[in-house]
Amino acid sequence: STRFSYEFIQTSQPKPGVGQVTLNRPKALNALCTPLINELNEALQKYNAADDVSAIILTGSEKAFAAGADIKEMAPLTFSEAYTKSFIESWSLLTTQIRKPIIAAVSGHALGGGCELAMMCDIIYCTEKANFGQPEVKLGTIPGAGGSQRLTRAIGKSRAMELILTGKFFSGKEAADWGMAARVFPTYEALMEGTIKTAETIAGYSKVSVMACKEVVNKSQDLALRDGVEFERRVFHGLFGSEDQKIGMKAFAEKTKPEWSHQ
Ligand code: CO8
Repeated sequence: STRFSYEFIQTSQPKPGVGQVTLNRPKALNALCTPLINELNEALQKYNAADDVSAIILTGSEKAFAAGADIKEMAPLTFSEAYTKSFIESWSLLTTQIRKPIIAAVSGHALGGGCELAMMCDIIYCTEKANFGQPEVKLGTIPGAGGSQRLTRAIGKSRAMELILTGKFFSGKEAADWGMAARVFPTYEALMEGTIKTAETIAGYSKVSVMACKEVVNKSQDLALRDGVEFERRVFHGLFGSEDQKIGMKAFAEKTKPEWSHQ
């Protein structure tokens, strides 16, 4: 269902139900040029629509998840061009249109837009030596793809402020210690193995409940607590209308393995 002729990414299905996008622009350390983002968006939309994909992995190489937005592409941009063409807005498709969970597997550099791309994903896994940072201040600019908002929510204001104002890098181990990454792995191989395992676990559950889990957790980032809890309850109520809720609870009572409806 996915095309094989991408220039800056690769797609694969490492396990049944798991779709993987691998950023593949090695000469520029996966710098996120516009054509790369367009390909990424296309691949993610295909996985979002594919019946045989329930969980998505987004990764780069051992050396670089992504070293940022493409500085060479951005350098000559004028305010008018950026404003009228809504530069960077298309990046957020990942957060607005992709309803299946995305795990970022981060090894090597995840800087600027690369760090922001990882934070747009639903779960971050990384290696101990992964190299995160928001160094935009060094280029005379600021994070532009959500970094100032998502990093602050992920690790707190004081730490985020320090990192964004100094541009200093932080390690995968620190990202995990601070709660930004869910898990940290000693090697690249262990990272990929662990990521695929988690994606496979998620893909083994009911698709409707997995998508609803993602939706309600993400609402917690946008809504006040009372509204968020109410939203969650409505979705929870709605799931009593799904076939999989009946299948899952019946299987529990009968001590059998649920066979999901795949709807
Ligand atoms: N953009 C364009 N090209 C890049 C980028 C980048 N972000 N990062 C690396 N490259 C290129 C280098 O220019 C180099 O190309 P060439 O061989 O043609 O000179 C090649 O990749 C390899 O890089 P290095 O030789 O520098 O490799 P090192 O191992 O010496 O260093 C570093 C690795 C530390 C990652 C270094 O490359 C670096 O500092 N890169 C820039 C990191 C950075 O500042 N990122 C933030 C960019 S700004 C940003 O993301 C703003 C986001 C705003 C919102 C979204 C906007 C689209």
